Amino acid sequence: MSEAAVFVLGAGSLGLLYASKLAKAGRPVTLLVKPNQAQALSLGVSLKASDASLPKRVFVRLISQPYADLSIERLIIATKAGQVLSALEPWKPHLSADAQILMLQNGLGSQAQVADQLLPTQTLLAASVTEGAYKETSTCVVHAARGETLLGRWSGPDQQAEKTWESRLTIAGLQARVVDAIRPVLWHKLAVNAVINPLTGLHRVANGALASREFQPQVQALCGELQQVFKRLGIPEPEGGLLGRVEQVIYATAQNFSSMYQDLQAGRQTEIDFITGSLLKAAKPLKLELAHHQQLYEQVKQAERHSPSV
Ligand code: KPL
Repeated sequence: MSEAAVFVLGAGSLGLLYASKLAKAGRPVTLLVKPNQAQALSLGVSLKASDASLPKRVFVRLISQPYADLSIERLIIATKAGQVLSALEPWKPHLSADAQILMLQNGLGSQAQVADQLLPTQTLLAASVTEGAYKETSTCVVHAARGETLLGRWSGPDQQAEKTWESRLTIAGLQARVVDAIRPVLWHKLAVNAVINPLTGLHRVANGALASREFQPQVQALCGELQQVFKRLGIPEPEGGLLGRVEQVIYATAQNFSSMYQDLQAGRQTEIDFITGSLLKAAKPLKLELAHHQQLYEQVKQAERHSPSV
């Protein structure tokens, strides 16, 4: 039996990376794009293994408008967290009754929004992604640093879905691993993003700058507040502790400019509501005051307001 085609919603860096890797491995892939993206991408997606390598052109099928008998059985949602619902809207009626949907978003909040919209027969998986990728042009993606896709079931009945996505991604050359419980893993990633992203975005520095003495007190205070929330919610800390994990990511991604830095720089809306916003929402009923995170949240919101195109 031939394997179902994979549909990828979102032509950002992760969307192009996953689509081109799957297509290169021989999987039928369809990118669901906005009408204004279709023309450029009709010449294919260029995938670069690193900054210095030559791009490989990969052709993927493109659809910018749903048609009557379109049926989507396997979908990767690769948009920013804040765009998931509006991007999914036109395609939702075309999800098959047993569709498997894999979400790659940072933070928490968008997964529950999508789960609320699905039929009980459709299965939703969430992933925490550490792949380093950026777009060099609107059609060229650079796979700058190899990472991992940790995935697990968020909702729905298909107990085989995690394993099949794991092997699908592994065959495509992406490191993927099923975890028993995806929610703590998403919280760990949220914690890392809640420390690194607002600080680097507001101060316009690369991730590695946070290792300097100047930022140490803030990094520690933010981790301390996160620890209180984890404790009260019963979320185990990652191996090596929360501060240890944040420091490890700061060192491992020292040269990177965080996604929030890039969003603020480009005048785009950030994912602050799904990162720090979700953290503050979780802390409220626990009556925990997270003064440092609250302050960063307000500062990023203000920076967004002052960005010309947000
Ligand atoms: O996930 C990231 C992001 O920028 O959103 C980190 C891990 C901070 C790497 O830059």
